[in-house]
Amino acid sequence: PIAKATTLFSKHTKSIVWGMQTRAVQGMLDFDYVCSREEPSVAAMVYPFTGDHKQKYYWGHKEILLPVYKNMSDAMKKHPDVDVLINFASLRSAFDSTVETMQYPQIHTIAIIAEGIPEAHTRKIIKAADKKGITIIGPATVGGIKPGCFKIGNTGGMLDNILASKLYRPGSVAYVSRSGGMSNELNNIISRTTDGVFEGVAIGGDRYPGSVFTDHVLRYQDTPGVKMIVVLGEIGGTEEYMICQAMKQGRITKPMVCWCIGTCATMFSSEVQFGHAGACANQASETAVAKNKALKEAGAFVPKSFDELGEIIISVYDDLVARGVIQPAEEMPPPTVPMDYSWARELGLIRKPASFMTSICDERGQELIYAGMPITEVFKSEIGLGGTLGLLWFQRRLPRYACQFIEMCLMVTADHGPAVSGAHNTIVCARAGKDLISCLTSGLLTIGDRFGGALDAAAKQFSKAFDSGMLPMEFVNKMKKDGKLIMGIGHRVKSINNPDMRVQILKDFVKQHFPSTQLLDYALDVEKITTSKKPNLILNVDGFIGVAFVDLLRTCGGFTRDEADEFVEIGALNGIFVLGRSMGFIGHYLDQKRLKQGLYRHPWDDISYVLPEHMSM
Ligand code: Q5B
Repeated sequence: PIAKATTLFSKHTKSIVWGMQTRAVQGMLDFDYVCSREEPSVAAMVYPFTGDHKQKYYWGHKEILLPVYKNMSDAMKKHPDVDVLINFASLRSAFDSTVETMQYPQIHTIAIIAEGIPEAHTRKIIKAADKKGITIIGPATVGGIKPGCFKIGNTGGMLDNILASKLYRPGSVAYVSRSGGMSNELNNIISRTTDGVFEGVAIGGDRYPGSVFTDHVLRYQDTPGVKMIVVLGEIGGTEEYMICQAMKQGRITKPMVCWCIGTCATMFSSEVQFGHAGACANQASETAVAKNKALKEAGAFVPKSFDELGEIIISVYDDLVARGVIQPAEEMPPPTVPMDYSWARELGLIRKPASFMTSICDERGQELIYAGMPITEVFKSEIGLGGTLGLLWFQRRLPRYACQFIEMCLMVTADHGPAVSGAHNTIVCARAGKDLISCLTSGLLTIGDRFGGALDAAAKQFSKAFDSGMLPMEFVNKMKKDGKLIMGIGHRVKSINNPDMRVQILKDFVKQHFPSTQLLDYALDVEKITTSKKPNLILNVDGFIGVAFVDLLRTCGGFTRDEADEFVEIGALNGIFVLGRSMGFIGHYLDQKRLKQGLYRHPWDDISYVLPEHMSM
């Protein structure tokens, strides 16, 4: 077997990350930056599920691109300076990707993050790694960290934690733990009690970790920068006895502070399995109590409980400082890394005016909210389509009769046959092979002053005349004098002799339920005058809905006069026709498709060609 390296990471270590772990990679790059590394520690990513491409990351204030390779071989070939693989593959693919990586002699260290890899697979990995002199960290670990040099994946948490635990520069204390979570606690304790962490590794909680406590403790023993070692073991396994042996044999001479977690297991009458797969004592010697006792007997500094770990670390550290073994270095402030926008916002450190404002709908919470009303309440109170429209268009709960009126408007405007401008357009468009949305919008685009889009203009014209005290006859004469059509008056096929039943249905309802129909009555008086001139100059469906809606807005009690006027001003009423008629246009689209109608071409005999005469020069 080839001897394994004592130094796994330096300021120049380069790694490949297996998996699209963009947050972890950004975390590594931010760490590198605060450590004043000259170059990012991640050279590339490997991800077999996409083609070769580049991913954008921040390097301090700048943006940089890191390559992503589909094949490991390409990544290795392009980055011969890489000697670490951080394997984020899932428990299903971690074995294959690790075995593949071990074929490349440039790789000296592999961190395997996945939890739940079959023990048989891990043992095969360990055997192969031992043969090739590769250090394995994990599986089932967050990894490890070497302040000032290198950080594996998510180790050490977010940048504020890295800064708080001063992990951007080396201290004198190296540690090894099983648990990734507890390694962060050690970063915290060591940074508060000493000059800081030199290196820390979490070997992982599996029964067969790729590297064991002694592998790292012996590396630390042989690393001049490390002045004291902390080991945080746990119940299960006999690894800690190897440390005892190495201490007794004089192989370990640096001060050792050790504690095994899980001493409470002895309080239970039956066997206890803690969170990690390996955290279970199968015999008395594997209990935390027995191992702590043995470590103490071997000469380690062992606290009475985990709570005292910090105190014992201080006393050992202070002694080393007093004896001149450790000379704490002068603190240098790390370079600043800009905080991510989303994080700064979450912390309430920054604010920015929003580019968008909305006041009708909020989908962010657990429940969708329409103008303050949770969707469950919308259904519970059975406000129907009219009530829902009331919430989203007018931001308030409308009285029941108003909701009913809106629904009736949508129903009567839903369709008026294939001959009207909008339906015709939709049909021609459908027969040209276009899709639903194109056909619908082609129909909707015809809605305007002449066809279906006279509601708002009718509401405005009639209100203005009525509010200014004009008599109906004065209004009709003034419009004629000004050469203007009265919006909402007139129909191509309907007349007093062929009344529009849609208008009649609405009129009956409005007369019965609305508190006041002042403007409608005014419009009906105008209709009497216009129909006396020409029988088709009736108050049409657009005109009726327009004026009746003004009565509704002004008198239902839910709106101030200004609010009522504003809704007419901003064009809410044409929306009723647009929404209602969309039902019909979609119906015509589906109908044409169902009837398998071919391309429409207008017949020549229906077009009068009136080109200018041929002109000779
Ligand atoms: N005259 C609707 O015109 C129509 C007059 C008028 C004073 C008027 C026309 C008009 C205002 C806009 C309006 C909505 C174009 C209509 C709808 C939905 C629909 C459609 C459907 C559906 C019809 C003949 C004579 C002329 C004109 C005079 C006409 N309108 N005078 N005020 N408003 N209305 N649009 O039949 O002296 O002979 O020169 O623009 O409200 O779109 O089913 O089809 O559900 O889909 O072509 O119901 O009224 O009449 O233009 O030949 O005029 O009457 O000045 O006088 P016509 P024209 P003169 S509802």
